[in-house]
Amino acid sequence: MSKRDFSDLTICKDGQQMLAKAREDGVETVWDRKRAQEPHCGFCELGLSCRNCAMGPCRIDPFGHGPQRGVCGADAHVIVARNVGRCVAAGAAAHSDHGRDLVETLHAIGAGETGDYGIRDPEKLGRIAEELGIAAKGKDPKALAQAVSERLFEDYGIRRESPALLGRAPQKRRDLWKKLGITPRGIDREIVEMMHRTHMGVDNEPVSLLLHAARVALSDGWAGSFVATELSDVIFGTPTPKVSQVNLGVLKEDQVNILVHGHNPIVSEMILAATKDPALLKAAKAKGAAGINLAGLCCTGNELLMRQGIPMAGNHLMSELAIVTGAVDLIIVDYQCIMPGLVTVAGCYHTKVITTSPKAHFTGAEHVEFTLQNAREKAKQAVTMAIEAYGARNPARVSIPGSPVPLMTGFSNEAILGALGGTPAPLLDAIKAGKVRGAVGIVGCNNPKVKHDYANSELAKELIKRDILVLVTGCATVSTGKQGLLMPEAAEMAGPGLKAVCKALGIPPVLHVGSCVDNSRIIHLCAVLADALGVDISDLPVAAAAPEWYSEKAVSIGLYAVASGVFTVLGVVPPVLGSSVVAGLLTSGLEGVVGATFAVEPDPHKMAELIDARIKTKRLALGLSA
Ligand code: CUV
Ligand code: SF4
Repeated sequence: MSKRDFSDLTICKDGQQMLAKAREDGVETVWDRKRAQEPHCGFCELGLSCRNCAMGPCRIDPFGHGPQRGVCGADAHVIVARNVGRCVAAGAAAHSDHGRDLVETLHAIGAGETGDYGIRDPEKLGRIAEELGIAAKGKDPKALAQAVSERLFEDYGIRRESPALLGRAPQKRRDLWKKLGITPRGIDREIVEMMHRTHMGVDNEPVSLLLHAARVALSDGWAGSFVATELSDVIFGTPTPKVSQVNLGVLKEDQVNILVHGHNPIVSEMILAATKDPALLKAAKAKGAAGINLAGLCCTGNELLMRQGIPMAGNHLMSELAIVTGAVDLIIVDYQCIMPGLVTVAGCYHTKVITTSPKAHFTGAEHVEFTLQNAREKAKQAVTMAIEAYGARNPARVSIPGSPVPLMTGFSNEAILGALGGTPAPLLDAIKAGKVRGAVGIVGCNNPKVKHDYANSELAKELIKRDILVLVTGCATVSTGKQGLLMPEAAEMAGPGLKAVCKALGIPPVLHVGSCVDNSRIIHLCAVLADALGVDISDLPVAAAAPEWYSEKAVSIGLYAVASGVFTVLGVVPPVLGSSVVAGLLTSGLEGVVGATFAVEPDPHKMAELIDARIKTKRLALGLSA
């Protein structure tokens, strides 16, 4: 492949440069491995294969020439629906188990079982406590931490009518869920029930399976992810607007470079603290380094970026290429979206890979297990290992591309509403006046099946041109940030209405609101706007898009968005086309049930048109100008 061809794989200059270097260095990347897998299995792409039992594996012939039923008798619709169900269960499990780790952390803080973590936003803890019916006034934050965490633990297993924070959804929406029988009861319960239902011989009706998938997804969006976001704010601080930087240029040739990768701030926040330790800084200097430089990848990077302004080196598909710079001394991971291939790439350089979670061991990586009791000490140990590795760095193999791009971050709902004077009224006025025609969340992920960062950033550009405010989370943050869209200056690229609003407030037209679990911030904001207007979320001129999605988590996010009433466009075709019933339900049938559907459209310009048309319809129905 010539250098020019790399522009077919990624729009990013730093990515293209590192792909060329990977080629020279003989390093295999995710794109090479994807090519080796092609053509992908057609049965699996359509969702028509099943290996849920040992009478199989089975597959249904989409052309009608071969078998139309699995050994058990399941037809295409049942098989596709079951596969969707398990996919959503896995995604919801990932977010919610991450949330559970934060509940455990808060509980340990309350019980005095950890000296390494504390409460940085006691005010928010108090607010959450009051919301849960726990009197907060005058109470010691530790006692509150214990009471709140105990109530949130119950969201996971014990049978409840509904999770603790569900009251945040508009009443109309909650009534609808109740009517449909999809109000989540317990997070673990819904996930377990999905595994049960998809066992051979349980739920064999696609509509029933999909409704339960919606219930599972709602337990993610309105409970598991919500808990992860809210407690991370309590423990590590609620984000406020700040400026940082993005792309591989944030790595520093003359410093020890450490990358954090994964999802949970429980680990990355401790690493950040250790990089500031005077003794470790001294040790780094003794090795000839000018300092210790920390940068983020993927969602734990988003967590540090939002709260602490730590720069982002890249997103999902940049994780291997970051190592190819030859300048990364240590990459420390927890869980989710960390390609096993990373260890192989690191093996081609001097880069050390450290795993930290008992849930996530990687062959070839060194395991330094973090607990709530030893985190601070283990973080220091990891940074010491980075300093050691720096000594082994080969300067001749180092090439750090380009210079970093500035980006603004930290737009928690508290920060957004704070900037508006504490109420959503100014935003609603702008929406009513048509200055801001609507809002769209662009969420997550890259996928080597589509050109890296192209659809994520192109969609954002198209939407802001149409006076539609964009909120980004996850890997879409890096895609849009690298294009300069996260700076107030990008208002120049927006339509006249949005431009004026951004200029008046000094904000970018694309707002960074956090990591994947922070999509809960977006649905919460939707609920606040719907309540202020006295309507349901499905009445709002809003939408969501996952242009480059790859993960099971993204499917769960998409489904809870739709089940909450938000029209959602996917850029990569999900494996459902093998069933006309499932595909039909997801892309049109759900409209009459939950007031929103999915659409699939890989072209970001057409995607923008679909979203624009949706927003127009919703605005007109509210009696506003198109
Ligand atoms: Ni959780 S899920 S690729 S890191 S956003 Fe990035 Fe985000 Fe998708 Fe993973
Ligand atoms: Fe085949 Fe049915 Fe077993 Fe699936 S559950 S593998 S379709 S026999």
